[in-house]
Amino acid sequence: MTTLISGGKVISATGADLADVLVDGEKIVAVLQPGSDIAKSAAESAEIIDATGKYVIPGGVDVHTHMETDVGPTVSSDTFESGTTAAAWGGTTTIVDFATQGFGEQVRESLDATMARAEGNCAIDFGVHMVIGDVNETSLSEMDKLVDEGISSFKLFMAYPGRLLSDDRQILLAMQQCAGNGGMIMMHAENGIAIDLLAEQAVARGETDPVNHGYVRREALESEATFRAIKLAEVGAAPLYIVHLSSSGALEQVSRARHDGANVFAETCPQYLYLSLEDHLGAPGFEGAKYVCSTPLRSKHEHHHRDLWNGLRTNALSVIATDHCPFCMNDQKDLGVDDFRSIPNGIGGVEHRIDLIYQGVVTGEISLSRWVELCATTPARMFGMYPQKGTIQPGADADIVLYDPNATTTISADTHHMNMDYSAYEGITIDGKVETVMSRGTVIVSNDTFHGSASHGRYIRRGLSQYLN
Ligand code: DUC
Ligand code: ZN
Ligand code: ZN
Repeated sequence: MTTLISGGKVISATGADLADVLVDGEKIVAVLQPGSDIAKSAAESAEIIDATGKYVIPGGVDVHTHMETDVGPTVSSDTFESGTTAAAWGGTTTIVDFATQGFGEQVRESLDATMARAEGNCAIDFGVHMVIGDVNETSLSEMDKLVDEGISSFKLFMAYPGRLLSDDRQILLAMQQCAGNGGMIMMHAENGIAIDLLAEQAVARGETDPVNHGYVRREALESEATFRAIKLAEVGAAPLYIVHLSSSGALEQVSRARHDGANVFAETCPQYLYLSLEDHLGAPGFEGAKYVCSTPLRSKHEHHHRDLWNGLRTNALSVIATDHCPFCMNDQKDLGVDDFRSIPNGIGGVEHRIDLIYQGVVTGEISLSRWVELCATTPARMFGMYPQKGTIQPGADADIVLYDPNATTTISADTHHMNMDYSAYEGITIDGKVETVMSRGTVIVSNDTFHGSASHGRYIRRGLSQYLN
């Protein structure tokens, strides 16, 4: 069964060309010049998808999601099924989620539990990173085995003392392990010990509203932790990937390290480009709880948004992920109605990443190619899935999105597919629309209808990062 996606403009990380894409089974088999003899003869026997006037882009790769993740008092509200279905609606065809070893837990058991939840329940393909929340002899040796099993990246936390935090000794040990096994360290870079003290002091003063989450998670404590992580990675000789980078100061640290030639990378997320401490986290009443995430939203008066866009343009920031970690207001976010420390941390956004970052193309912040590179190609390369994922080329999985630049998308909790009772972007109408989504050769979204199934998505055994010097 062959399909010819015909007449569209194929966007890659390096350019944009009118081209026809031939799909056979689950794979892309050719990218053809329109009107060429070979394209004409392919058209005779293939099913045709007319992409005239559309961008044809590789399916999005979101390397930072948290589906049905236990965060203590509650569980993130998207299951693997609902979250990956929402991702598909938004043009994302691969996610990499997290298995979490908390303090005192076994890596293997935590991983098995996550795999049991994910396998057979994903509408799109998925990979897994491992959170190491208790670096010890056993977890260090498990890391080597995991790399061989396709889990080649390990998230550590410099925040959340007593639950997930690794101290500098543990961080260095894990980095040394990755120097040996080729894995990538992903870092939540915030000084959690200092943050917890400030939070305690704020609550003692009666400052319990959601906005205080942003006040106590000071930018300086993200910059300091980012700097420390970079220096430890230099000593440990491991590659380092900073997750959910939110501020100018942290960006400066990453930029400087990259300028010096270090294998230091960073992602940011749409919420740090569009939302702010004042307008969102500081919304009246308890509304701000919708925007409680860590790292936090930053002040709109301090140029963070502008600097992050600059970072995306200059490759100081290499990846856009969502950190999709959804919670409902009702029964979840409202756990912290009297104390911002009890508001579950996270914003759901897996469905809107491609659309939201496309706005950077519309406003001239980034090029079409950079959009594709940030949302698909680099994340696939960074985490060892390229060229199976993140590119339209012969041999790649036929994960393809037809994007209509002339249509618009309105974002609302009434119409989104994430299991959330609010949207962080409620009511906005933006340019562009995901029109058709193909995952491994199967059309799973078209004509505003989902045709996929939760048994379609497969586990991806990832290789080592292909983005290193
Ligand atoms: N870090 C994440 O990556 N996601 C949710 C909360 C957090 O602290
Ligand atoms: Zn984190
Ligand atoms: Zn996260």
